[in-house]
Order: sequence, then structure tokens, then C-alpha cells
Amino acid sequence: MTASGTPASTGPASVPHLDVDPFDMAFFADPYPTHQRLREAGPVVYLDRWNVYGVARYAEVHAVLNDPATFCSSRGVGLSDFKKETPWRPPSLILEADPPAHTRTRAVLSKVLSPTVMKQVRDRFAAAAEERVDALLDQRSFDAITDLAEAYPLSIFPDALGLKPEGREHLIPYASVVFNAFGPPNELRQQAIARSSPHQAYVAEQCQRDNLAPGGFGACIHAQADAGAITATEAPLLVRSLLSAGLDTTVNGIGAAVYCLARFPEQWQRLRDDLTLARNAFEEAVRFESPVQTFFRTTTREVELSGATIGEGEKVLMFLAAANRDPRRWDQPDSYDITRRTSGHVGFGSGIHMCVGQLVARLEGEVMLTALARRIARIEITGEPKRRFNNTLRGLDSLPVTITPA
Ligand code: OVV
Repeated sequence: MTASGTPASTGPASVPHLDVDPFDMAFFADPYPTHQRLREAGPVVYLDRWNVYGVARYAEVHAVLNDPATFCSSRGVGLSDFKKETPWRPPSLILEADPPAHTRTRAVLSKVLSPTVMKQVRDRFAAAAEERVDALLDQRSFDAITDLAEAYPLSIFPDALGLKPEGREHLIPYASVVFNAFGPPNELRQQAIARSSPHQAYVAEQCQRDNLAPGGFGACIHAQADAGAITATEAPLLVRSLLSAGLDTTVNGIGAAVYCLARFPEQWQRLRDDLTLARNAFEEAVRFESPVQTFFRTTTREVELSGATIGEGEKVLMFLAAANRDPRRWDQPDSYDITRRTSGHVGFGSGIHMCVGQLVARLEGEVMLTALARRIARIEITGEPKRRFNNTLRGLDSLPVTITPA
């Protein structure tokens, strides 16, 4: 059936065909009505605009994420099929890999970003959050994206990695290219790649062992090469994964949390009344806004999914954000509720590829929301929020706010 209810005449039979483009500006401006259409059309849909299957319900997104042998990552987790097209950069050794290759690299990054390591950086991350809030209290009116959601991760994460001070202005632009590149060959992707050379050159250089300060995440990755867990050639590419996925994601996660707490003052008040809710308030913002909106997989064989037959070598687009608001899974999915049981949300993915940096993200979110809630009585949105357009990331470019001290 097509979206208008007539039988599909071309393309994969027996699944609803939709003509929506989930990578155009109108969709990014307000994805929610289309998310609902995608969920309601059926468990599996076909998107004629890009010739891909789509899943937007929680059950199917979860199923695809948890069958990595059938829905592989090694052919790319964007629209481009690495079996048919040359990737724009050498593939990631963790994101764009399947077991058994993935298992080894995953173990290394899990160790580098482990609970033990979080204990070591926690006090520094918390002190930097307090310092940032000090500065914001002096300003009273500021941009919650540039002055908070970007400024805070930039004040800790590059140092935690062990990056030298010069050139850090490339980090967010580089990540923006990476996440635009998962999308289709639209203007966002093509322009991003066309302008990526200086950012790529910076990142490649910083991944080298000599450019990473001792004790940082980057040096720890290289030390894993000495231990024989990975080769010396693999280490720089794994550092690249942290540079790709470790900054812009948390910028948008913290941005999402502040945007939620500014829009829903009763939730802000609950957080102020009980600071132990900070970690779940951040988690709920990841569910509610889903800073990473989508990823693709590629089928390794013909497979039946909820009654639909998908052939081998097909791209499947997972709408993580739609799954995170699927009424089949969530009560009041469109409410931001900091006391909700958030576990099971797919904002960090699920299964073997679930965000390896999730503890860093949660630590940053928790300590920042704690610092804000302890010292600020009110957050008021005082200007028009401006959206930032990216093929994969959802977030704002600007969020003018005025705060009232506690
Ligand atoms: C999850 C993610 C996003 C972007 C890049 C990478 C990972 C990477 O491994 O390079």
C-alpha cells in the first residue's frame, strides 16, 4: 500500500510505500507528525525517496539493533553501501565493523571509557561544571547552546582526550561532517564533505601517539596497542572514533536537557527539589529529543521482519527518535518526565553497538544538571530558538535564555 492507501505498483511488494524525505529541512523543523505516520503505516515501510526500508516502531528498531548478523554495520551505518561505494573516509574500526573484528576494538574502547576511568575524571568534570555555572550566573542572559551546551564539553573533553590546545576549533565542524555524511547525498552531506579537508587533516594529525598527552583517553588507546589488544596502526583510528562521536553528541545531549528543562518548568522544579534526579533528567532528555536521530543497517541475507520480506543487501533506516516516542512502548511518550523509567530507550542504541561512550555522556549530563539546579531558580527562554540542521543530529544552533539565581 502507498501512503495514500493504494497498492504499491513498483518496489518491494507488501510493505507500505511512503514518499516522505526524512532528511529534508521541513522534516527536521518538525519530525513528529512524520514519525507518527511512519509508525502508523506499518512495522516496516519503504521510503521511495531514497530506496530504503524504514522502521519507526520501538519493537522493530530494537529487533534490528539486536540482530547484528542479519543487519550489519560493516557496509556502513549511513545510506551509502560500502560494498557499492567508496566511503568518504576510511571506515571506523568500531562503528562500521561487525563481529569478530568489532569485538576486539569494542573491548578496547570499553576499557578506556570504563566505570573505573569515570571515577578518575568525575571530580574534574564536576568542578568544570561548577565553573561554567559561575560564569553563567555572572552573565544572567546568554546563549544556552554556545555558552553552555558547547562551552562545557569543550572545557573538559578535549583535555580528557589529551589534545593539544591548538586547532580545537576543528572538533565540532569535523563531527558535523561525520554525522551529515551518514545521510543521503543531499546538499547537507555534499557541502559538508566538500569542506571537510582541513577538519580531516587536523583530526588525522591529533590521532597520532605523539600528539596525545599522557594519561588521557587517547594515550590509553595507544597503550592498548603496547598490550597487544590492537595493532599500532589501529590505535589512531580508534582515537578518531572518540574525536568523531565524543563531543558533538554530548553538546546536543546537554543542549536537549537544558531545552527540556527550560520549556517544562515543573520538571525543573522537581529537579531542584531532588538533585538525585539529575542523571535521569539527562537520560529522559536523550529519550525525548534523541540527539542521534537515525542510523542505517544493511541486510546480509533475505530476512522476514514483522511479516515483511527484505532482500539481501538492502539498507534499513532505524528511526531511533520515533522508537523513543512509540506509544506502543511508552506511556505519555510526548511528555518530558524526569521520574520516568527511561531504561530501554534507544537514544544510545541497543545491543553490541550501544554507545561505548555512554558513561562519559551521562557523567557530563549529570554533573552539569546538578550544578545548574543547585544554583539557578529559573531558566527563561528569552528569544527564538534556532535549529541546527544535520542529517543525523538533532539540536539547536541558538537558545537565548535568562536565568534567575537561586
Ligand atoms: C557512534 C559514532 C558516530 C560517529 C562516528 C563514530 C561513531 C566512529 O566510530 O568514528
